[in-house]
Amino acid sequence: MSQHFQFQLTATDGLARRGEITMPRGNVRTPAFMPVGTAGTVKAMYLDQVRDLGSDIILGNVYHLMLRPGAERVARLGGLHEFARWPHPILTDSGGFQVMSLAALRKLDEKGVKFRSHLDGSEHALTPERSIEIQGLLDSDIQMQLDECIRLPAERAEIERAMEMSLRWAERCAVAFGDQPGKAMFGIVQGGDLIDLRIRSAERLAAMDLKGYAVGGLAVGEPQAVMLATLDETLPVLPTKKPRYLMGVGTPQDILRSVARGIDMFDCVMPTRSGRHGLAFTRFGKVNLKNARHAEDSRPLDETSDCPASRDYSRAYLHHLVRANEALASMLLTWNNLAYYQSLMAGIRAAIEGGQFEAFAAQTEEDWARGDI
Ligand code: PRF
Repeated sequence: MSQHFQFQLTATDGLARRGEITMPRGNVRTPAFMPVGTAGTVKAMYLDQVRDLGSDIILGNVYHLMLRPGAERVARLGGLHEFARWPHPILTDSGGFQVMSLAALRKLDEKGVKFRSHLDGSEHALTPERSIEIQGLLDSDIQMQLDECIRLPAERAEIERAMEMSLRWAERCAVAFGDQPGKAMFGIVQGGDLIDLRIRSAERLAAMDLKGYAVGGLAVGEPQAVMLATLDETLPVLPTKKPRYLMGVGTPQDILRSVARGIDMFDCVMPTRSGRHGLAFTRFGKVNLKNARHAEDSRPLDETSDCPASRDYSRAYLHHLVRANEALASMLLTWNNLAYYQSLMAGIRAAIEGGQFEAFAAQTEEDWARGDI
C-alpha cells in the first residue's frame, strides 16, 4: 500500500505486462479484471465473495449513482466504499457512455450532455467538471474523464469531432481533478477505427502526463480484428510506465488477445450479465444452461475449480434453476463466471511472470475451442 497512486511494471513477456498499482486503499495486480458494480452492487453477489475471488478493484458508474441514490447522498453516507462496504479500490466511469446508451432525449454539446433519466424522465446534466465532482463525492480512487464514444460504423467527420471534443474534455477534467496524490484521473483515447485519429488522440493525451490511460470507443460494433489492429497502433503511442485500461471489454478471448498487446485493465458486464441469463463461462468455453441437453447432466461446470458454484452443483440443478427463473440461478452462475474470469486473470499474471505467456494463451485458446461435451 502507498499514500500515492503509483504503477510499477514487475515483469514483461513480449508486449504483455505484469504490474502493480499501489494506492491508499490497496493494490491492484495487473492485468486486472474489474467486476462491474454499476449501482454500488455487483449484481447477485456479496462483495465479500467478489473479493474472495481475487478482485482487487471494482467499477462503479456515475450515471446510475447520480440518478439513484444521488452523489451528494452517497457522500453524506460516507462515500461509496463505506456505503457498499467495499473498502478496496473503486474505479468509476464518468457517465457519458452510459448516458448515450441508457438515457432518453440526450443533447450533447461542447459544455457537456443534458439528458432525461431512464428511471423517471427527470432532467439532468453532466459536464466534465460535474462528472469529476460526482466522482469525488463518491470518493472514487480512479476517476475517468468525461468523453464521447461513437458507435461503429460511423463517418470520419463524426468520429473526429467526438475525439477532439473528448480531448478538450480531458483537459477540463484534469483541471477539475487537480492534484490528488492518492487518486488518479485517467484520460480516454477515442478515434473510432481510424488509426490516424487514434494516434493523434493518444499523443495529445500522453502529452498531458495523466496517471493512466484508457482506450475507449472499442467493442462498439466493429469486428474483433479491427479492435485488435487499433490496439496494435495505439498502445505504442501511450507511455510505457502508465496503466492502460481497455473499457468495456470483453470476452475471455478479447482479454487474452488484448493482454498480448499490452493492456493492463479490463471491465465488462459479460460475466455478470451473462450469469443472469443462464450462460456459464468455463475453461472449456461457454455453456448455455437453458439448453435441454443439461436437464439430466449430473456433472458440475468444473470439478477442478475452487469455486463452490463451479464445483459442487450439477448442471442439471443449474438448468432447473435457470428454467424456473430462480434468484439462485443468477447467484450461482454469476459466481461461477466471476470465478472463471478471475482465475483466467491469475493464470495470465502467472504466465507473464514465468515468461510463458504465449504458451499459456495458446493452451487456453485450445481448451476453449475443444469444448467440454
Ligand atoms: N467511454 C467510457 N466508458 C466506456 C466506453 C467508452 O468509450 C466503452 C466502450 N467500449 C465502454 N465503457 N467513458
